[in-house]
Amino acid sequence: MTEYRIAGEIVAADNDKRASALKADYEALGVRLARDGLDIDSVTGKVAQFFVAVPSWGVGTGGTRFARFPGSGEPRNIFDKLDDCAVIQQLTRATPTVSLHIPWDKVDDPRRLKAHGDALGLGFDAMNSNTFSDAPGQEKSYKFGSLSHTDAATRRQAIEHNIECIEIGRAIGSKALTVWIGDGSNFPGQTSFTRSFERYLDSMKTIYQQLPEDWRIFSEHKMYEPAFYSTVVQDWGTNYLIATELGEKAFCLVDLGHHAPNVNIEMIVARLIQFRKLGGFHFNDSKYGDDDLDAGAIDPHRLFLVFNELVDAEHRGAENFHPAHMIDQSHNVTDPIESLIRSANEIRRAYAQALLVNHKALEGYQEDNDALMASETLKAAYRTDVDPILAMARLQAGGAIDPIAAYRASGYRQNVARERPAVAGGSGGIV
Ligand SMILES: [Mn+2]
Repeated sequence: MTEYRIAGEIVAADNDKRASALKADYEALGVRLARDGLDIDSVTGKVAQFFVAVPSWGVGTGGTRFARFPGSGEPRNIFDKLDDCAVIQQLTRATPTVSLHIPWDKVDDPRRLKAHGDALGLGFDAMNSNTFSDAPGQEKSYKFGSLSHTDAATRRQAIEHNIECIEIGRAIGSKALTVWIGDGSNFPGQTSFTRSFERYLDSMKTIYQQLPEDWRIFSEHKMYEPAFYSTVVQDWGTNYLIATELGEKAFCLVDLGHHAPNVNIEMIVARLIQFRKLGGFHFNDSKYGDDDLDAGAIDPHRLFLVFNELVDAEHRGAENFHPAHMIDQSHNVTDPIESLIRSANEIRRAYAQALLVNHKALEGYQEDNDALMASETLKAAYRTDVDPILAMARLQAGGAIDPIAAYRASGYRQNVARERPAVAGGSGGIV
């Protein structure tokens, strides 16, 4: 029996207020989609089966390198974080798993994490290692790198940390490890591009050998920051080389914020699918760089175009195509729970819109070089307001028609603020 952190009656009362309007809107949209030969209930059924993992670090208030402004009732530890993640799942029914960050979420016995997750009805998605900052008491510093460090003992420490993440993950039912490193350089000449990448590959091969049979390892590229001149894993090309060098359990993870502005990310996604190396996503949005804003907040059209490639791959039955979906955001000025609720919904929105694309017509226009109608075919799907589908998927799964309204009505944040004294630090941050 799942323990809910928000009383079921509160959600039911809010749903009652909105149920008749939703029914009318859903029927009207159903009639409209039927004219195009689409069955709304089958679209809703697919949306209801689409899930995205919430990052444990996302429920704490984030910050910038300038300042962090703590919110009220911030989670004090991983158990509080799991409680907050459970609220997001209770209301959206789109986020049944949590992605942990070690050492931030480390506890004495990982079975306690599993037990708390089980009680809340939450599972665990990919594990995230951290060799981009120094943990308290750590022997070797990562100031000048980790897996690619010039010093063998520092590399060994970083490798062992990743192996420990795998061990914790095994204890809680995770099946993947995501590796993102901050290694790189700030000045031309500071490091050798070639030798640092050789060292990185050697380290990753050692980690890969420790990967359980049914696990996958994801490498995550990022073009800049914290290193500003060069990073060791800077782009999808390097990432593809890594996944290829390591073997069949290695895949590329695409964090939407880790590219130069205006890069055609949906095309990168298509390439990685085509060559069977797309591992998954860190969803977020950005205006200028790795802003880590709420998914779909700045450029929902790009999110749609990414999902168009994913749905296209599903249609074609693309080989080795099992992308992991995770959110990776930093919430500096909003209640993190509200931002994550909204993001989960926006990610599902992009998926639902992509499901409406008429692939047969699109292919025909592409073959005929009818650029305008090909473009219109995508836009017709993107212009469709799929809100009633998203709300119905939540309602039918036991969630909230309007999850942010239900969350606010519950007073959850005020309640936890009384139990959780304000902390100055906290481990919310930018990843
Ligand atoms: Mn990321």
